[in-house]
Amino acid sequence: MTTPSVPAAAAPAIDAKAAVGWMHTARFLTTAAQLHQLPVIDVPEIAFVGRSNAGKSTCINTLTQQRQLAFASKKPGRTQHINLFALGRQGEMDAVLADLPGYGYAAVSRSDKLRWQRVMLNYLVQRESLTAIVLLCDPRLGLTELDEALLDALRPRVEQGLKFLVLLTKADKLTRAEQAKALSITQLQAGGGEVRMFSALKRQGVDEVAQLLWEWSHPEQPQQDPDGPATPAAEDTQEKPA
Ligand SMILES: Nc1nc2c(ncn2[C@@H]2O[C@H](COP(=O)(O)OP(=O)(O)OP(=O)(O)O)[C@@H](O)[C@H]2O)c(=O)[nH]1
Ligand SMILES: [Mg+2]
Repeated sequence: MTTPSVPAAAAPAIDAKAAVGWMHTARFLTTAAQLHQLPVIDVPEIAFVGRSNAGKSTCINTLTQQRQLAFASKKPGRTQHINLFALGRQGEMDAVLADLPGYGYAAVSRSDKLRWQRVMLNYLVQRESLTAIVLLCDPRLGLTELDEALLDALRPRVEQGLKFLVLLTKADKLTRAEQAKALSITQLQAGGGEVRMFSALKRQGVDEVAQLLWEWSHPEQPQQDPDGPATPAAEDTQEKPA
């Protein structure tokens, strides 16, 4: 007789194709250098954070299948503002992605570093619409002191329900064995957050991340009908003004 020792993972609430289609609706919303310049929004906001050059902007472009939605570059420090992107079908906004400047870039002056640290800390601690964080990390570096400091700063919000995913980027640079090792080490460090591998180059992890972000943005929605998550019928369940 076989008794499974590990419970089966819950089936995703949305199929991969519908989740990826939802990500593809992303469009530029606004850009801001400071927290108070950001619009107040009433839908879940998911921030992409991490060291400079970790691959945040590239990840957003890959997930949304848009080549230049977020500015990506070989040169670290490319993203210098908080850039918001709206998600949602038929012009309706049901979630927002935030691309943040990276930290840990050595060539930035000390005063710029301090200024940005303050902006980011304020954003992470105070932004009301923030419901989830995707912390991008190059697995060849692992979670660094700065990443740990960010996770520490977020701890009180995580205890209040903020979700977080550590995304190990550039998986194409690692062998399968190295990927497995990086995943298990990071899972130990991530203290309750989700951990996944991702490669923009190979499109590895795209479906899973899209599904997770959709679920996080629609916690109230029951299991989607696999035949029609993107159909008007599914969207009719949302409240609309008369
Ligand atoms: N091989 C490989 N390279 C990647 C991947 N993702 C990003 N890169 C490269 O990493 C570099 C940095 O990518 P960005 O997306 O600009 O990184 P960022 O985290 O937004 O950087 P900042 O805006 O400076 O914070 C670019 O040269 C990308 O092409 C990946 O999955 N595989
Ligand atoms: Mg960037």
